[in-house]
Amino acid sequence: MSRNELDVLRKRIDELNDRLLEIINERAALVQRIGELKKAQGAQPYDPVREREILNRIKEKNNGPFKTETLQHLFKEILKASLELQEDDRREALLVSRERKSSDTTIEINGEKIGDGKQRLIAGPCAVESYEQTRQVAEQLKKHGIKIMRGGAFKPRTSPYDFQGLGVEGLKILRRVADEFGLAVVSEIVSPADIELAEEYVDVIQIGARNMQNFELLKAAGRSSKPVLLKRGLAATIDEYMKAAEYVFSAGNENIILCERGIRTFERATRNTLDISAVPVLKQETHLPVFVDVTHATGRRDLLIPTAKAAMAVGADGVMVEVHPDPSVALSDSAQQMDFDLFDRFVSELKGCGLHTTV
Ligand SMILES: [Mn+2]
Repeated sequence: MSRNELDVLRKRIDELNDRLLEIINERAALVQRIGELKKAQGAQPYDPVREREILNRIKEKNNGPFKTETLQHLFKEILKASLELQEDDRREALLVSRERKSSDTTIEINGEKIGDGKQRLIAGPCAVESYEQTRQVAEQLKKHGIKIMRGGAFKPRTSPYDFQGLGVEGLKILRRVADEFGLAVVSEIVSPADIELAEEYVDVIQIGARNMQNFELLKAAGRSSKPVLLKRGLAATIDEYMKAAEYVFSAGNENIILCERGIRTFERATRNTLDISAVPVLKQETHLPVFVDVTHATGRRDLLIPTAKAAMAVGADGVMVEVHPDPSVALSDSAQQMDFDLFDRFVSELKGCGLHTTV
């Protein structure tokens, strides 16, 4: 083969590559158009029957020199890339995403605008245990100018033998105390049937980590008029977390606060591993306010101040923390709740980092 002939053949290869490139992209544009039509019809992007037809057609038409299996493999890669193209288009369409709404969502709670750039604290006992215990905590919040109190009435516990919470009685205590001290309350609801009941007593419905993918609960909360604080699941990816928020948003409730609370890893020094980078990722990817629950992320009282500072440094809209009049006898999470002395120090250190309070 002469040097000249090789050059000629290579030139033809280049031309064929150019045509292949053009054809593949022309095909991709058609795939996108089909994706739009399917979306309008509510159909799924992936259709296994159609994919089988395409592969069979390759078998019928193939005259070599490539083996049919080789060609089918190549086409499968094209099909896979095409599907990803359609799914990318769908991802862009998430209502909770920045692409859909570039400005920050703010949520009005008790005269405060969560997500307005000021960094706030939500604090309170792990569980409501009694009127007196809840009242003592509320007094501390009032003293520090904190407007939102947390407190569990329905407690989804790892063991069925652990304290399960006071239920509706707990919600009633929370409401009574909140009204006495001018606070808003956040409390977890675990059953879709209780959402309506909760509206009577709470200002913000919390959906806990273990229920992040309880889709019926998410839909019920989505139909509620109360804002929702949605915690990240203990083994949920950010993509799964955003889709959980999408369940609430697409059902009609746009007032969602996200809350990173640590994820499960191999590490045992802390109860969970605080995924601090999730905060800026969620701030970039969504328009929703993002909080960090440092109590459950660490499970360690001695790490609450440094991790809360870290949360504020990476741009969280607020921090959530547990405080109890006498943590050593608390009915739940006794190892990680703060007593009032530590809480005083916690608040004053965070104020030094820009925490917003009303006093
Ligand atoms: Mn707790």
